[in-house]
Amino acid sequence: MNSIVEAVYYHAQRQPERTAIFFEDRAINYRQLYNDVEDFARGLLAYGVQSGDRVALLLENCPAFVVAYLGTQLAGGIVVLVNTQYRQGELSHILNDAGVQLCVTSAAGRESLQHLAVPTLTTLVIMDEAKGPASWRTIDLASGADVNAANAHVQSHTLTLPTPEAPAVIGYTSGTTGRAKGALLCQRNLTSNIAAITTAWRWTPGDHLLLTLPLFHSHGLMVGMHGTLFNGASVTLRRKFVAADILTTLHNDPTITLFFGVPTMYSRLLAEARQQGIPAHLPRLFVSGSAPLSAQMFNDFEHTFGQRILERYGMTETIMNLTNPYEGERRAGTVGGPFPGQEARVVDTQTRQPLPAGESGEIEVRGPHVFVGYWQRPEATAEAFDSNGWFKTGDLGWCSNDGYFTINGRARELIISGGYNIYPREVEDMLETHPDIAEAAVVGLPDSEMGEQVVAVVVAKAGHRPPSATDIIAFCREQLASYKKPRQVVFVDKLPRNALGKVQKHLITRQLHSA
Ligand code: MLC
Ligand code: AMP
Repeated sequence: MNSIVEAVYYHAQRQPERTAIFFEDRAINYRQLYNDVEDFARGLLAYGVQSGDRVALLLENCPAFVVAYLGTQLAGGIVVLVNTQYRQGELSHILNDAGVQLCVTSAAGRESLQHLAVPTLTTLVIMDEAKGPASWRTIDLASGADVNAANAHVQSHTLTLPTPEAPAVIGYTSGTTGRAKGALLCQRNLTSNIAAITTAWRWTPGDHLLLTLPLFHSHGLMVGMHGTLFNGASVTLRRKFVAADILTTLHNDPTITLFFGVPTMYSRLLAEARQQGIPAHLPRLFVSGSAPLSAQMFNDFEHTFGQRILERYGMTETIMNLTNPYEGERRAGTVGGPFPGQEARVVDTQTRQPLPAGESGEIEVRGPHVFVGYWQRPEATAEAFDSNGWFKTGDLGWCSNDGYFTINGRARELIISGGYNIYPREVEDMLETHPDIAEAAVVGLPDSEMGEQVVAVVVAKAGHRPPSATDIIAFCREQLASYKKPRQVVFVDKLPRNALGKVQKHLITRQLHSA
């Protein structure tokens, strides 16, 4: 299979009646899904989308997301994934950086795009969810013309399935600079990784996944949705995660065999199960990732649900890297070993030489799943790889004698809250634009529900009325995706700096811990 869309084409021929996606009161079978994808692709070609054009998706979880995602790739476009919580600054950066020509969104998304200056963006496609995934209208931004009946004149375009090397999708992720970089993945990256996941987790056409993760990140899309479509299996897709709904759904639907989540979801499922009880039916496999799953949570879950969660480790640039075994020991606090056909090792952060088992360093990975490079950033791409093609993940850890990796830190500054990544520098830069703030440092502190929480340490401007913590949090919430806002604000007279003037975050973190 050379692409995910080819997998859908294949299953539409072999098992057209099989349901691909259950969503609210709809069941979309493989025939319908592939027809909708073709219609959408022809629509894009009719509006002038050319091979390699970037098409952003700004959509919540719904079947239209899947149709637009696959349809864009079938038309030769590159999908740009966008978190729907992003505010103007984040949207503007991503759409401009990727040079997006067309954005597929909803009526709500249209409003957030209204005031953005994106010179390359010519067209908006507004999906009409009420009428089903194949219904949309197109707005030409130059003329303001609203073009209806999109499907009427598009039958003439011939469609070609993507090749393995075809650029498929760009996911935005950040480094220490605070500005997100686009990680470009080609079809081969997507298919090789999902084939490896399929083997490792024994995914079969008979599987049925309950999916509540957002589709705009790799966990929901490139593991959950790709795995389903690649295997000709089924997914029940939810708009969002609600713990009570998950337990009720599992209780009522014995066909569900898989559930994937971030640790925060498992913590909420446990709390809910204490109220509601354990569902009568449980999936054969619970998977956790995107953030560390504590050994305590692993054990509590096993105690309550009678199942050992399978923890795995991935990232936007590589999709899935390491996994605990399906059949062997799922070891708490570890992320297991490489997926089939992929490699991983631990190197010394200074010498970059491989380290023996038991010694901590940076985790590097290599294989067909590793991305093509950062979008239009050859220097950042070159820096991310060594001369033998090993990708430097920026995650620190060690490997046991028997091949289990443990992640124990990060080489880059990063806070992971509820599975979402937050770059302290981005929040600091935003805080420093506040008229009453002289400088700010942002750190992550442990949080029982979210894993980590964002804490801002702030120095008020001399002679200004110091702003309140509530003002500061509201200010960040207006300017940035709301999950990036500080949960706590601590006021100080000055930030601790070393002789070179660099803020000493470890001292701040230590002080906050002991406070
Ligand atoms: C929501 N909020 C968060 C938050 N999620 N705050 C901090 N951290 C988070 N993760 C805030 C919102 O901004 C909002 O604030 C308030 O909580 C309620 O919003 P909500 O949307 O109702 O929240 P909820 O549905 O409870 O979300 C919790 C969650 C969600 C755990 C379900 O965060 C989630 O879906 N996380 C998964 C993220 C994910 O898919 N990561 C994978 C990345 S890929 P306010 O102020 O507006 O009220 C990757 C690679 C890999 O990492 O290995 O998988
Ligand atoms: P992203 O770049 O948004 O895809 O986030 C990827 C990052 O999430 C990785 O680099 C890790 O730091 C973190 N991550 C993913 N899975 C795990 C895990 N199981 N345990 C610890 N950290 C994880």
